[in-house]
Amino acid sequence: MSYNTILTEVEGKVAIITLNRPQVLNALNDELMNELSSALSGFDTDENIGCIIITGSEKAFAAGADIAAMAKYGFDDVYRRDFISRNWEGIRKVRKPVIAAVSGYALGGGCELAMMCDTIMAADNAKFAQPEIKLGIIPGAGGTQRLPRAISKAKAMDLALTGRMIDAVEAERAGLVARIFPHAELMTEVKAIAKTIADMPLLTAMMVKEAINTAYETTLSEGMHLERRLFHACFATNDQKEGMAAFVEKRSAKFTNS
Ligand code: CO8
Repeated sequence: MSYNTILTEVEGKVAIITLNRPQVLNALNDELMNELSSALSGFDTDENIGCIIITGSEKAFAAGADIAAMAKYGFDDVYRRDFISRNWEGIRKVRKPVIAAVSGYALGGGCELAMMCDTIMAADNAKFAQPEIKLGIIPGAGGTQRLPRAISKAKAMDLALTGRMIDAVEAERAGLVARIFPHAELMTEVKAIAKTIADMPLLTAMMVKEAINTAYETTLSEGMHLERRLFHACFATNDQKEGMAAFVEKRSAKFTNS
């Protein structure tokens, strides 16, 4: 499948989606978001894929929603066609692990897109911000909801009210970013992490993702209940039998994703 605004490639069991509108620092327009949704859902249903990476260029993961496109919109345009929820919500429906590999700018919708992924790995030149307030709008793709859950209310207010940029070190210290790598090594390192994940038993990885994401959607007791049921369900898989037998027999496990 060929796209206009993204590039896709597969290395082993890892799929890599590269946002590709370099002339506008990967600003997120409708076409890009539709293509991203389509590529994600294709890889999600591809049984040969175990982990997906979303990345951008060295200069920009994504500098936000396309301001030139938005500048023309009025309330009627955005409300009537439910601007953004249509082609953004599909991203959260992906059931396999998705890693954001962020180099350069992840601003506004770019930061929100990274937060929709399951974890964020950053290059040392990464910069994150929710600068929407400077344009007279508020974050519209989860920034006011996911940021306080990721980095605390105080820090989320600081970022969304001032629009200031934070670097990779501050983002990692705040908990937004899992790990930082030198920018020249980002993709090598993230591909290695993705391979590690893709080599894990897939059903179990999907259950880990479902359980952790549920922690953001529900009460502690309901989340604990789901975790226990998914934990019990692991014992119905061949990979639980294989993983434990391999440990007892002191050999490497051969998972079959079943
Ligand atoms: N939208 C459209 N074009 C952009 C965007 C953008 N977000 N960001 C950069 N560009 C374009 C520039 O206009 C410029 O184009 P041209 O060469 O034709 O003039 C080109 O990309 C290169 O940019 P700069 O020359 O500005 O590059 P600099 O290195 O000088 O600066 C910055 C880089 C600091 C990233 C600067 O470009 C900038 O501040 N960009 C805007 C950042 C921003 O405000 N982002 C938030 C946008 S609002 C948003 O995301 C709301 C999300 C709502 C939900 C999601 C809906 C899809």
